[in-house]
Amino acid sequence: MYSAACLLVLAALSAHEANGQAPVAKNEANGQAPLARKGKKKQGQGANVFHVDFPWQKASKDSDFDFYGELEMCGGEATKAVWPEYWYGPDYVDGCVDILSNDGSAPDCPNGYRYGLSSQETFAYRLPGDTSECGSKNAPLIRLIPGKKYKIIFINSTKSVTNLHTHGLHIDGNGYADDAFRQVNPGMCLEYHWDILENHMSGLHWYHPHKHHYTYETVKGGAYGLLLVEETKERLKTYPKSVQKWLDDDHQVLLHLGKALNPSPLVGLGTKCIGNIVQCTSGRAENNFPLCSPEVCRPIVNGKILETVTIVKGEWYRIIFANVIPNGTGGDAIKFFAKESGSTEKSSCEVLIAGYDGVYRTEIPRTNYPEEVDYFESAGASRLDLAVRCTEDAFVKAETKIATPWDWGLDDLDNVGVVVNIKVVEGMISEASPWENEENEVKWVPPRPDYLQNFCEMTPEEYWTVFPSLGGTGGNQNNEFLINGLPWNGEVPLHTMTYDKVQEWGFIGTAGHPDGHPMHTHVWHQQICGTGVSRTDSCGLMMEYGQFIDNVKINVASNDPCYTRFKTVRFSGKIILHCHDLMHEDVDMMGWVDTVGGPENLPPQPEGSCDAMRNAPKGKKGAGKKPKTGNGGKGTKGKGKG
Ligand SMILES: [Cu+2]
Repeated sequence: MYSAACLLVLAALSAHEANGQAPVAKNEANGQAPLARKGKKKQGQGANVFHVDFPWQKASKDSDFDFYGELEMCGGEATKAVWPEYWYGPDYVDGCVDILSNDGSAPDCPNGYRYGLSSQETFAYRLPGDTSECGSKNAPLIRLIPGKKYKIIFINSTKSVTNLHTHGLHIDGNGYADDAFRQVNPGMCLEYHWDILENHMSGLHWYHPHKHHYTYETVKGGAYGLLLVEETKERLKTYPKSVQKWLDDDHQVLLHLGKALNPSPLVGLGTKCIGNIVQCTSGRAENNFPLCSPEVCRPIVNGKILETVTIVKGEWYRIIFANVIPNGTGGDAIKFFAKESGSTEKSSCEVLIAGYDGVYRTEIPRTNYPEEVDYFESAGASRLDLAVRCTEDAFVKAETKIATPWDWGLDDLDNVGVVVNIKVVEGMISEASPWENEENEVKWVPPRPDYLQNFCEMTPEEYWTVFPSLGGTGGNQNNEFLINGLPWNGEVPLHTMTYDKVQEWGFIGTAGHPDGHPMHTHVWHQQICGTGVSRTDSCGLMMEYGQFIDNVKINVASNDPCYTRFKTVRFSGKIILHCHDLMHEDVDMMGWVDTVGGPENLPPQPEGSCDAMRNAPKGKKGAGKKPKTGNGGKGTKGKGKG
């Protein structure tokens, strides 16, 4: 047991740093009443009550790693997504039209609606040895500490080929790291090395499968989890006292938003299937359409229909939303209300933005809101970092921004369900605050690492235009999913950059349905540096000028392009970019960019037997010998095609 004074310090550190041991799962995090952390007297609750920590093991002193662990992905057999068969099914008849859009002038498509070959398989992450039903628990929360090296053995116990992507993490896109060209077959293992930079910014990211043609199937099946890069104690010490307290575990609430797309043992939704099509037990389509596609099911949070967050009246908390929308480019919104339904009354909460996509805002908190207060937009793979203080109970709703035939839209106050109940209780107010000095309105200015400098004020050295689009003529069945006119090609990069140069990319066509495709780029976050209308404009509500994001979505197509900048520091070789409608990605709206002139890279490291990896010395770089050289910094020409 730590002393009370010690606890204040330790609270901000992860268990694996604080005591060098494997942290013990704090409670039954999944789908049950939140409990306080063991041994801590606390008011309100923090991140750990909702997510079980991944149990890192400390590596031996002579190891190349600081920590190691094993993560398993369980699940069934995913259908390979190839256009148009995946969408229309095997019985597709030329000229047929989806039920929803058919005006009677054409035959209905045989499978009624869409996703004709979609499997309704469940996929999930769990710890090896867990014998509970696959998908009946949330994925473990993987905590990472800057400056530490991690080795993870990733076990594929699904019936599908897959891999593991660390969305938002600033690590290498090659070799053993975040290389989505890698793949692992059923029963085999992949070894991942995550070297978290000493200056990696603290923030929330997430992990999910990224195997081409199978990403959508596996993510919609439930395979996604949270990655939290923590503050180091050294860095934390340099922050204002108020901020240190605000950033500690007891003030931090992680909410993983998603959609219940498959019959899920976690939430018990969508349990009725007709052929390949789910009949939702909740959500709009239940009332209007007898058959509905998997995408219609309702929003969920932390794998549940409703999460309850208990906070102390008048105390500042940090609430981070991570949003996972496997399919759909329309965009979501999150809003805080005073009433559960039927009222637009504003909540009592002050809700101020502290960061986007796992990167702190340049100044915290954001106080200038040209848009509606308490209303936040989110792309389907974005994180929203909020400072929240309430005096009365509040209700959070999350839905598509506007109504569609299969979604209610956030304005439908009666039908859109609450995803988060914020329950306010009496208690002691601490010094916790997102402000450096709230009384004098002094904002906190977080330190910025080299890869997150203010590139908007620098002169770009290289330029590129990114333009996702649909090609093909003669109906949806002939759609081609393209970036800069090209479908996915693992052998040829879409673009080549020089190492250590400031890049400017102009994104055209990211406005979301029906005008475009939100684009995610791996490895480097992008700073938003204006639009085609003005070089000092934001690209949208949560695409704020000067801030960093990892998923570009402009508000309206007429403002194109959305200009972003970043610098090709530290990593060379390939980075992948793609539409974050994962189905579009699977059917080839994906490409890669090569970075030359930097450090040498390893080629994509192959799968191996799990036993061989396990039997390698603990914490050592195990199975799969490192080749002596890369390919001269030219990046790794992919072997992972399709
Ligand atoms: Cu798209």
